[in-house]
Amino acid sequence: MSGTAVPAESTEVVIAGAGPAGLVLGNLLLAAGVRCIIVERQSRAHVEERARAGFLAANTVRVLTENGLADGLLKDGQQHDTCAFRTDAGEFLLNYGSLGRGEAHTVYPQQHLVRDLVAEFLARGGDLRFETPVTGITGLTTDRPEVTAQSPDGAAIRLRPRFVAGCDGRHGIARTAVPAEAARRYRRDHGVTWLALLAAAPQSMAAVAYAVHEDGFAGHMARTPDITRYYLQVPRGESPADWPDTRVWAELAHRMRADRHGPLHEGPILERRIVDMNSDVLDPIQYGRLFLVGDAAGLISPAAAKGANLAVMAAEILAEGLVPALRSGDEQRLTRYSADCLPRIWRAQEFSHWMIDLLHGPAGTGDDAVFLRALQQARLESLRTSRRHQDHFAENYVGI
Ligand code: RFL
Repeated sequence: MSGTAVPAESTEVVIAGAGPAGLVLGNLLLAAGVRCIIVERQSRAHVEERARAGFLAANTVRVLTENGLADGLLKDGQQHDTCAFRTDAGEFLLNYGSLGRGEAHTVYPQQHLVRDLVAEFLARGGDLRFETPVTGITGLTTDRPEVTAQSPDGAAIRLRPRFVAGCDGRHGIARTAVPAEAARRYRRDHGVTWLALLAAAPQSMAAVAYAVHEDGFAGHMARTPDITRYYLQVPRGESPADWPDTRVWAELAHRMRADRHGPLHEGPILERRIVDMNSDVLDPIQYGRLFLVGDAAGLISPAAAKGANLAVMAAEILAEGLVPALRSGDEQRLTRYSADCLPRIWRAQEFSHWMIDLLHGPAGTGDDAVFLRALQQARLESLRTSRRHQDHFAENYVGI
């Protein structure tokens, strides 16, 4: 256990999961004087080293800044406002920071954000229990639901809060506590698989780069001055072991057309993981006294880098509902939680889905595949030449 423990019996909100969703929510509740506990399955070192997202939207930075949670990202984050598309026809750059609403991304690795949020929560006297998996969530339609968890020494912990926030991600227990008949789950398998790579190498170009290639998509994204994220589309079922460093760099150079646009800065591959592009949305994202936040509420493919940003947005909306509910019994905002979040979640899903279609053409020489690849080229051409299309892209690319 870390921080000053809130006596379990006086806990008002139990937060399952210490990812971006749970930690932003915990910090916002703590600042408003709400007695809450964050219960996390993994160790502190694990969550502080888990590399995932990096592109923070302007609205995410606003939430973090307004709540005194942005010191690290304002100091070390890099501003990014341009992306490049590479095709057989050449390369075009979109300076999205000067398009749409004129917003840029702040690039700050998710694990650094998590580290900052953990430190702040503990500094504010928060109760954060690592290596303490939630094992059960029951009684959600009563005034006092029950959350059970297992402490690191194996002892069972029983908490009886007023509300439960399910911030435990896509494989968490919270979404399984919603009975099947109480929510509809909309799912889509986009049929695309990425090999997500982290290279110990500086970025190879100033912009995010999306390479559309007949052998599959390749992507390049900055993280820190020494670490760069790359993506390679690979056949479904492939294993990371099929991709030794030499094969990775040869394929990236081929798809990024390094012979035409300049070589990539190579370095050891630190992490390679297979990501099947799936999305799902639960509706509603509330059941009784349980509120789902972030990936627990809906999974979004990483094609448009929206997941962590949606998590922060929903955490803010939930905090704004929980505080009046607990302080004055005013549950108006809280009852609108699902209705407030879902339209934004669906807009992000729509843009993410559009990005998947933009970046991946079907392989093969059959009529269908050739037709769909021609549509993909037409979409890219529209994006290259139409200012209105570019404004729409920019607004959705950085916005939530
Ligand atoms: P998290 O971060 O998964 O945190 C959930 C936490 O809950 C814990 N947990 C439990 N704790 C207690 N009891 C249990 N029974 C528990 N079961 C699970 C877990 O250990 C974990 O600590 O969910 P959260 O907070 O909703 O945040 C979501 C984001 O992490 C996710 O959407 C993003 O990482 C997605 N994503 C990206 N999002 C962006 O906005 N921008 C990006 O550039 C971006 N790039 C990415 C990504 C995701 C990726 N992967 C790995 C799919 C790149 C990749 C490769």
